[in-house]
Amino acid sequence: MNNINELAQLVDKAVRTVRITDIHTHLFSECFGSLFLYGIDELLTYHYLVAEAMRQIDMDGPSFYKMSKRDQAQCVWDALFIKNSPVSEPARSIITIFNKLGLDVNNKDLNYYREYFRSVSLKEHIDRVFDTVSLKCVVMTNDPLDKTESAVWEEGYVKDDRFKAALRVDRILNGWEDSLSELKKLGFDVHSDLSGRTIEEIKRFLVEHIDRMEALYCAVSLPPDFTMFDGSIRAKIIDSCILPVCREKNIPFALMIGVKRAVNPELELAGDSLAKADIKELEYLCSNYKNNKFLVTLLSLENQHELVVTARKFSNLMIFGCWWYLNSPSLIDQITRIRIEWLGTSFIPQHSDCRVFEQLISKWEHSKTVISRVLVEKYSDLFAMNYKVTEEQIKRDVENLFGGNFWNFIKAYNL
Ligand code: RAT
Ligand code: ZN
Repeated sequence: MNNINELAQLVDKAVRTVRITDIHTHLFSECFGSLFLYGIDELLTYHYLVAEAMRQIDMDGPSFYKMSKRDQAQCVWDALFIKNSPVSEPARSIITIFNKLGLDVNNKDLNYYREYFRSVSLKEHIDRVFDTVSLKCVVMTNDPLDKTESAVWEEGYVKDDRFKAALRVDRILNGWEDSLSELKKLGFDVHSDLSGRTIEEIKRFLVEHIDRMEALYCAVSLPPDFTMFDGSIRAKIIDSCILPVCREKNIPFALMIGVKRAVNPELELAGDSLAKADIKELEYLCSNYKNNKFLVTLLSLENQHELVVTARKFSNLMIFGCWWYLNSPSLIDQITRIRIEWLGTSFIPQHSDCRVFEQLISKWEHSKTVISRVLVEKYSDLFAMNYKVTEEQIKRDVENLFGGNFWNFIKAYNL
C-alpha cells in the first residue's frame, strides 16, 4: 500500500465485505410468525421513532397506542417526515432503508412503501437483506416465559442458521414475583423466598432452555443502581443459579446495565430512559467470578471510559456495542475511538438491537461508515511513521471486530 487513499479504500472494502455477526437483536426467524416484524408500518412504529414523534403530535400516549398500527405509522410519518425533516438518527434510518432497497426516497405517500413490502417474497427479502448488509448471522433475544415464543419452540420451530438464540432472563431477575407463578405452571417447584428446591429448579429451567435453544449466552438488562450487595432475590439468583449454570455450559452472561424502565409509562416501550451505572459492580463480578465470562454494554455515555479501563483489567470481560441511545454517529465515533485507543481491537464495536428486520440495513450501514473512518485514522497514524499495514492485517482486524472476537470469546475456556 502506497498512500493514505489506498489505505482508506482497503479499510472500506474490508468493512463492506466482512461477514458480520450481530450479537444482540430482537429479531426472530421466519418460523416465529407474528414475531418476525418487517415492513413500513413496523418500521415507523419502532419505539425510537414513536418517542420522537410524540414531541410533535398533540396527543397523549394512550390515545396514540389505541389507534391501529397503520394509523400510528401514518401519524409518525406526518410528524417526522412531512411536517419536519428526518434528520434525527432514527428518522434518517428510514431514508437509508428506502435508499438501499432501491425505493424512491422522495415519495410522500406511505402506500407506495406499503405496496413494496406487500409485494416482496419474504424468503427472498430475508436473503436480500442478509446479502446487502453482508451478515453472517444475528443473535435473537429469547424469552422462555413469552407464550407466543414458547409455542414456536415447542412446535413449529425450524432451524435457520442465520438466527442464533440467546436466553434472556429479565423476567426472572427483574420480576421474580410475576415469573414465580409462570414457573410453577410449567412444573417447577419454586418458592418466593428461594427456599426448598427453588435454586435447583431455577437451574434446571435455565439448562433446559439453553439446551433447547442452543443459546449462545444468557442475558439480562439491569437498572443503573444494580448491585450484588443489596441482599435482593436478583443478586441471589445471579450468584446461585445464573453464574453457576453459565459456568457449567461455558456460556457468557451478558449484562446490559443502565436502563431506567418506564420513566414515562404512558409511552410504553418508548418510555424508558437511562442513567449512569456503578462500575464497582462490574469489577466485583469480574474479579469474584473469574471462571465466568461477561459480555457487557452500558447505556450511559458517562460510563464508557471506565468500562474500557475495566476491560483492560479483566480478560473475562468482553465489552460490546453502542447500545440504544448510544447508537448514533457522533457517539459511536467517540466510543469506538476510546475503545481502540485503550483496547486495540479486543472488543465488539457494535450490535444492532434491531426489532424490525430492515433496520439491519440502516443500523449497520451507519455504524460501518463510522467504524471504518475511525480505523482509517488509526492506521494512518501508523502509516505516517512508515509502518506498513498490510491488506491481510486490515482484513484480520476487521474480521475480529465484526465477529471473530465474539466467537473466540464464546469458545474460550480460560480467560
Ligand atoms: O433497544 C431497544 O429496543 C430497547 O428497547 C431494549 O430492548 C434494549 O435493547 C434491551 O435489550 O433491553
Ligand atoms: Zn436490546
